[in-house]
Amino acid sequence: MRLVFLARFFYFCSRKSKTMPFETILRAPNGVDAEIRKHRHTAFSAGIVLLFLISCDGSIAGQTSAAHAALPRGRELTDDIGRRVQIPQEVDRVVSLAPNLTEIVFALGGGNHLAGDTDFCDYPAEAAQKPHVGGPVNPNLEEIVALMPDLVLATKSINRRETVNALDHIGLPVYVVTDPHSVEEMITSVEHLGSALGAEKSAATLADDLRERLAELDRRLAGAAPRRVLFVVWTEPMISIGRDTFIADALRRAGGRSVVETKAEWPHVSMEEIVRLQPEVLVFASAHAGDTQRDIDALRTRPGWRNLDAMKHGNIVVVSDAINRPAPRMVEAIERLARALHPEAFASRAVPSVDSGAGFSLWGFESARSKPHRLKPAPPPTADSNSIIEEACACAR
Ligand code: B12
Repeated sequence: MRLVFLARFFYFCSRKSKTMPFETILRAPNGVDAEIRKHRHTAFSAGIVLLFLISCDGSIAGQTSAAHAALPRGRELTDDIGRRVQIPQEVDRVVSLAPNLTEIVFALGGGNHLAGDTDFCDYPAEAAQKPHVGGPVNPNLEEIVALMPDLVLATKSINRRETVNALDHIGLPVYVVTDPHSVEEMITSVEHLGSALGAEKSAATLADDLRERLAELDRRLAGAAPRRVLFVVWTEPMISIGRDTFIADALRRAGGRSVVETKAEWPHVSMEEIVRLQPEVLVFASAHAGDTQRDIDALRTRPGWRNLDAMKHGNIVVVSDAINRPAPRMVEAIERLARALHPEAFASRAVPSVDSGAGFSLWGFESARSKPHRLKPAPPPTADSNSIIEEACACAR
C-alpha cells in the first residue's frame, strides 16, 4: 500500500514543476512530447508497481483514495453524467478512450498532452502515433495505468461502464463525456471538456465557429426538400440510426431524413423493411467495418440490396467516418454530406480546399466509380414530407 502511494506521489511530484496548462502549451508546443517521453519510463515503472500491488491486494480502491488525500490538492469536477472527479489543478497527461474524444483534445490544442489513445484514433495523424491502449470497447487496463494519466477520458457513446468502474477501482480519475444525441450536444461536450482540461477559451472559440457554420448551412438549405436517406451503420446485421441520435440530427442538418423512424438508437432493421421503405439515397460512413467500398461492391448483388432503387440508380454517398464521431470535424462531414445531397444549393461555391479527411464520395452503382454521379434535384416538399414512414409507405405501394 505504501508503495502505491509512493509510486504515485513520486510521479506527481516529479512532473509537478513542469506541468503547463493546455492553453499555455498552445503557445509553446515544442518540448512537451520530449518531456512526456522522458517521463514515460518512470511512468511505466510506476504503473508496473501499481499493477503488481493491484494483483496482490483486492482492496486497492480504498488505498488509492487514501493516497489521493495525501497528494497535492487539485480540482473537483462533475463530469457529464454527474460523477465527481478529482483531478490535478493543471492536467498534464490525458488518456483518451475514444476517437471522438481524441479529436476534441486535439481540436482544443491539447494534443501534446495526450499520453495515449485507442487503436482507432487516427485523426489527426499525430493521434495515430500515440501509444495505444486497445479498442474503445476493450481497452487494456494495464496499458492505461502504465501511461500514468492524471485524467482518463471516456464516453458513454462507445466505452463500457465496466471499463469506467475498473478505472475507478484502480483510483484513476475518469471524466465521462455523455453520449451526445444531437450536433448541438456534441458542441456542448466540447465546451465541457474545454473546462475540464483548462482550455475554456479555445473551446468557446471553436464552439462559436461550429455554430456559425451550422447556421450558414441552415440558410443555404432553407426550403430544400429533405432527401429520404438510409444511413447504414452496419451491414451484417443491418443496423441503422434511430431518430434521437447525433447522426440522425447530422443528417437533418445536411438536408436529409432517415427513413428509419424509431426510438431505438442503433436499430437492427430487416432488408424487407428497407426494400419497402425504398430510400432515395444510401449513406455509408467510411471505415466503420473496414473497407466500405468493398462492402458496397459485395452488397449490390445481394437479395434485398439489389432491389433498392437507390442501389440501381447509384444514389450512394460515402461520407467520412467523422460523421460517426461526435467531435468538431463532424461539422465538416455534415457540410460535405449536404453538398452531396443538395448540389443545387451549393452551385456557386467550390468544395473547401483544405481537406481534413471529412470528405465524401458519390458514385453511380452501374457506372465507373471514377465518374461521380450527381443526384437529381430533390422534389418539392409535399404536405406529408415530415412523416417519413407515411411517405415511404406511399412510395412502396
Ligand atoms: C452501433 C455502433 C456504433 C454507433 C454507436 C456506438 C455505440 N454506442 O455502441 C456509432 C455509429 C456512433 C459507432 C461509432 C464508432 N464505432 Co462502432 N459499432 C457499432 C456496432 C455496429 C454495434 C454496437 C451496438 O450495438 N451498440 C449499441 C449498444 C451496445 O450500445 P449503447 O446502446 O450505446 O449502450 C452502451 C452505452 O450506453 C454504454 N453505457 C451505458 N451506461 C454507461 C455508463 C458509463 C459510465 C459508460 C462509460 C458507458 C455506459 O454501455 C452500453 C453497452 O456498451 C458495433 C459492431 C457490432 N456489430 O457490435 C461497432 C463497434 C462497437 N464500433 C467500433 C468502432 C471502431 C467505431 C468507430 C471508432 C468507427 C470510426 N472509424 O470512427 C466509431 C467511434 C465513435 C466515437 N465515439 O469516437 C468497433 C469497436 C472496436 C473496439 N474493439 O473497440 C465495433 C465493435 C465494430 C468493429 N468490429 O470494428 N459505432
